[in-house]
Amino acid sequence: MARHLKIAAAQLGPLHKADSRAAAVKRLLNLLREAHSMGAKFVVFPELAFTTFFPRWWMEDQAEVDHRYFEATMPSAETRPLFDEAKRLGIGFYIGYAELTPQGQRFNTAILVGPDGSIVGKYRKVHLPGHADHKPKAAFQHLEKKYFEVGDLGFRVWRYLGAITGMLICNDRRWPEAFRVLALQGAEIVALGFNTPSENLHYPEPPALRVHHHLIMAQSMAFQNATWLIETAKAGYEDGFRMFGHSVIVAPTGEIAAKSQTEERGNLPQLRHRPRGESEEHHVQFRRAPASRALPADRRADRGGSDARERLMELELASLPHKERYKLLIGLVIPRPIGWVSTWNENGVANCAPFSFFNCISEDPPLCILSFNNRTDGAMKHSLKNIHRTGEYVVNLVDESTANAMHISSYEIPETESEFAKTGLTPVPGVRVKHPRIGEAAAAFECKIERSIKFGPERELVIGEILHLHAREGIVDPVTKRVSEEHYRPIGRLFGNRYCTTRQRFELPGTLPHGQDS
Ligand code: CDT
Repeated sequence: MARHLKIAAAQLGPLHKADSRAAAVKRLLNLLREAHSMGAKFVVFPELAFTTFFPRWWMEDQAEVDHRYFEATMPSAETRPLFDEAKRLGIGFYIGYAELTPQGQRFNTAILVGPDGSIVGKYRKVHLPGHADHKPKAAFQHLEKKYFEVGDLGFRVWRYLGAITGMLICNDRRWPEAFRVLALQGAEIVALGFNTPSENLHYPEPPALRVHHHLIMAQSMAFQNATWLIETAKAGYEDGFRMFGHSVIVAPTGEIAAKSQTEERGNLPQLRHRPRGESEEHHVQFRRAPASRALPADRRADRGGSDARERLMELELASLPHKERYKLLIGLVIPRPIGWVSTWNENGVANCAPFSFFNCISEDPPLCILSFNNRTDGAMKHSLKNIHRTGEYVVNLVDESTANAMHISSYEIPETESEFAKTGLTPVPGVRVKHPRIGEAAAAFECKIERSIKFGPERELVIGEILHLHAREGIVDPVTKRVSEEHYRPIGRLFGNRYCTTRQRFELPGTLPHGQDS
């Protein structure tokens, strides 16, 4: 009989040296709650999830190291809220931490916590990477061999949430025998938290290759051992050192069921310049068979006040080439509404083209703005030329049913050709203006120029007074004038050839909706 268990990989953004345990727990709590609200019953947190990845520093005062980074009890007063909340929500979790035993031994440890808040299983990391000696010339250390003993609990599995579940930690994922020993005990799920720096301490490994190895290992280990594998990362610049993220859930078929969106596109060097304010905390989840669907959106967790320490990107716009300014502005100011302008040219050819430097700015008088730049050959856009000639135009609003036609109408074609003809749209004569509206559009504003302002050699802002409004039947209630959320499904502009719909509307204050658009 099929069993279903919804699991979340709760990828954590950087935890800095200066971050308190309480701040870390607060972020873990946010992720736990979010996972629960998405229906997860099991949440996998990263390795050493309560602190920064401290083995990157050579520290001599062991008492201080113990105090700052090790857990002498689990849970402690500071970590207990996570256990209490998991119990309240009835959700289990895996979490990694630095363990200091009553006998004074130190391990890199992970535990499985049941939905009743009790510790069900413990694993102590066996494959400790790095070195024990100080390497003062290295950019950073990897001192797991100094701070931890080799785990003494072996590789075990537990009956947990209806599945046979094993635990591993980070570097274990690179060693086939770790998985094999779990598989021979019948493991159906392997949970693994990790902290992998983007830089390989030992040799200049290309970042893309590093990620490639991470993924082929995960896929082959899951496939060869017929287990689900949940690998959860710490990601982002932690105290200035990049952790490469790439949390992943792999099915027993070896297919990637879900993957975090961190450092995608094999473009790692560029992403090193990503502003640190961008949280990399988010969930990856699966329900059953692997699917090629997109991931849930990046879940931004409360940064616990640590943003001030984030590495910011500072840009003086005046010093940037105009193309880069454009890329930044249209990438950041999203989504933007689309004004789909329709006009006749002087020879009676119907033209339409979308512009996303568009908005409405006043209801009394009713005004909308559009900003035009030139065509790629430097000539004035046909729409603007027709607006100048007549002082009038129509702005149509784009919905899902007209999205493709709108996009196709953005291609530059000669003035003698019509975007209406090209896309099969219908020019319908205006009521108050000389120009056609797009018959298929969800709504249209007939406008006359109120004023226009030129900015620089390339930009002209046209402010238009809206004289007349058309709306497709069902979009506007004729009595209340309310716009129907059900029937009006507008398209927003992002950047490049990216657009968006407006699913998952919600109210604030309140909880934000989860998951992808549906
Ligand atoms: N935490 C951990 O095990 N990280 C190692 C880095 C090894 S580089 C010395 C990893 O295998 O990802």
